[in-house]
Amino acid sequence: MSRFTLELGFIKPQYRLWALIATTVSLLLLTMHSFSPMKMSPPPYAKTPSVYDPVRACFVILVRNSELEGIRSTILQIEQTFNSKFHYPYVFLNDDYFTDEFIERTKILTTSPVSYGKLDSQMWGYPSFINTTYAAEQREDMASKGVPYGSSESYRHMCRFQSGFFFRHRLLDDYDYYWRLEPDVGFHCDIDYDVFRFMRDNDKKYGFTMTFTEYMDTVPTLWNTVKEFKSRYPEVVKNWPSKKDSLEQFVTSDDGETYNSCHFWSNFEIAALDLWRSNDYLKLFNYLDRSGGFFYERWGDAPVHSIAAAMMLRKDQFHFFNDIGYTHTGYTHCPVDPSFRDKCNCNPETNFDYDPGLSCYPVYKRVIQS
Ligand SMILES: Nc1nc2c(ncn2[C@@H]2O[C@H](COP(=O)(O)OP(=O)(O)OP(=O)(O)O)[C@@H](O)[C@H]2O)c(=O)[nH]1
Ligand SMILES: [Mg+2]
Repeated sequence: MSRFTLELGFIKPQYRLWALIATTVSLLLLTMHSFSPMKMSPPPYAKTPSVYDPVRACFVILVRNSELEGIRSTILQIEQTFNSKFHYPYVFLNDDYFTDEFIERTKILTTSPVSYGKLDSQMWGYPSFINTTYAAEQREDMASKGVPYGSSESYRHMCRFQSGFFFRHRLLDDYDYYWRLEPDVGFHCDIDYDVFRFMRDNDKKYGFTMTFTEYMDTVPTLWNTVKEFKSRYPEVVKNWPSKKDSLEQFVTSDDGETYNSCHFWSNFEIAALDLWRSNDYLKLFNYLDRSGGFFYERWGDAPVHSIAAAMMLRKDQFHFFNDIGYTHTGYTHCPVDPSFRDKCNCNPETNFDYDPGLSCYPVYKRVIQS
């Protein structure tokens, strides 16, 4: 006879059935309570932002008033594929004041918090050490050689801002992670987990979807300037991972002699702000800035970020967001695995990952696996 039947033995026979039912229900409730979701730790990438451990993250968008329709298209897609589930805020930045129309027609697209900021002349302007006459001559020279954006002054301010300043804007002070967005890009796949939580929980610092080769005419002295920095600041370099543990071989194919032009396409970035806010990166950026290459050449933020991250981070701190289908200026990353066909609206045949001569993804894959 079991202990349970023994205990029932003390109860009058006519009440035993009721006692049995009451005991069973109590046991059931007790069991349900101990396994209730409230008591369990949340699933790793829960669909709602965690109230107990939120990730301090935002979208950051540098954009002009004239790009209103393009940025509306981007936001509609990011809301549909990701942010209507996670509600991360948007930070809009501009070298000009945003118009009322821009503000009204962007904030209506989301229920998330939005903020709008204007850049000051330190973040968007010539530093005192730049010879603006020489810079103008260099722009003409590059234009005559047909270098993309070679003649553009604002493009250079943009690249310098994205390289050295966006993460120091006061509207980003409350955040640890960002997702960079641009007007007129495409997002093709449903993202049903919190990418920022993924970054944080896995100690990832830099996430990308596409890699590209750079026009070397835009960065002729960038690599040598980085090399100069490394030899002048050994106390900074000693904080960085070894060549083997870093991603350095992604950006150089001759053991550091020259830049191989590979970079992460920075129009899409999901990354940790502390990477750029670190003293090491700020020292490197200031050194690059003082050399004048943002204005006398046309250094892009993509090669600057990529070279810095490749040297400063461990390989395992990078993440390839294969599951985020993305298009920028006609180039698409479309996940090819059949499991994505129900989640994505892109054609896997358009996938750029292995585009010969243009994509550096094969280089990334080889270095990551080495
Ligand atoms: N406010 C402002 N934003 C700018 C300016 N120039 C570029 N941007 C923004 O900076 C980002 C990068 O500029 P793009 O012109 O797209 O540069 P890109 O991606 O290298 O070039 P494309 O291949 O033409 O797209 C985009 O979000 C632009 O909206 C500018 O002069 N003012
Ligand atoms: Mg662009």
